Amino acid sequence: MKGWISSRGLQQTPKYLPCRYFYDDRGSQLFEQITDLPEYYPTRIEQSILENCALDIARLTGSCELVELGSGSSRKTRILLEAYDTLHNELQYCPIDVSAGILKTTALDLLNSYPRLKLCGLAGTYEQALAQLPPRELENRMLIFLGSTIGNLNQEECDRFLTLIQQALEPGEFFLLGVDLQKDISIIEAAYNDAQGITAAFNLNILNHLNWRFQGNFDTDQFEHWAFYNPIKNQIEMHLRSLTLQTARLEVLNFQVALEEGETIHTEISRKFHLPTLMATLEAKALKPLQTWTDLNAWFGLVLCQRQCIGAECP
Ligand code: SAH
Ligand code: AVI
Repeated sequence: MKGWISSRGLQQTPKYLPCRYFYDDRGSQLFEQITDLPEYYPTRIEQSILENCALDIARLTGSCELVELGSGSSRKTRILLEAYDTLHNELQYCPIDVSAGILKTTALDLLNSYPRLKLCGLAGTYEQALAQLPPRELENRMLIFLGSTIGNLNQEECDRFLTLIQQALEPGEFFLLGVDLQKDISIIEAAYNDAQGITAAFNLNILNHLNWRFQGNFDTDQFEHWAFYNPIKNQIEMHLRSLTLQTARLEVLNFQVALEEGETIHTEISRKFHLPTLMATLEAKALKPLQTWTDLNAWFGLVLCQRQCIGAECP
């Protein structure tokens, strides 16, 4: 990854960092801990939805290779693999993640669990990986994006991302998307301000990652976690707030950043979606929603889309 990408946000007002920098080995571990927190409902609910609908998904797509963006520990994907295993003979899975450590560990675990699995992991960003997907060998392909990670993209990034998905799929192929839905603000805010402070450690760890990657000297004790719901944008915003007037250097980038006491670095947004609006957005990208599943409270949604033909692609 190029250095200027990370220093650019630190030169803006207000300062920001790309949220993919959360995910070094420690960040991936902390995220896994977050998914087990009592306050962090999205993983548990998405898992329960998948348990109910994985066989339906496998029946709807038929034999299909699974390509997952931001796969992390692939914990929930195992539910899909089990369903395909139950219904079909061939099991093909391509996990993609910017965090190479968790990608490798997960790939080895999966190969142990499913002896018939053909696996091809790609370490890199969504853009890098989608540009170099190996040609498919099975009758169909499904791109998977779980965990509401799409909510970490702002509207413009999301629009570009969905265009990439459209371009990576052939007509008839599938896209499975997990999204966190709008709900009572207190429930959402609690999920990003857990009592054990794991989300705070995850947020602060972005600075440790920069220190490691760019020989930096950020002192995490001089920052605090700050997360709140922005009701206008329907998103959680996570920031790091400087507790003092300070400077930090990133040696490899030959870059120094100064922060006032109270100044913030914006580290993440996590958008919460209105399902009908999202479905219209998907449809406008030639990703036609075939079926959606939610939990009883409609806190989380899973949408299975099929890529439609456009223009000259159509018979
Ligand atoms: N899909 C899993 C993990 C979600 S955490 C789940 O639902 O629980 C988000 C994952 O996306 C992390 O593993 C992180 O390393 C990866 N990630 C974040 N930004 C990325 C990017 N720009 N390109 C590729 N992977 C990314
Ligand atoms: C990966 N992503 C969808 C998580 C989220 O909820 O936005 C990351 C996270 N940030 C704080 N807690 C979890």
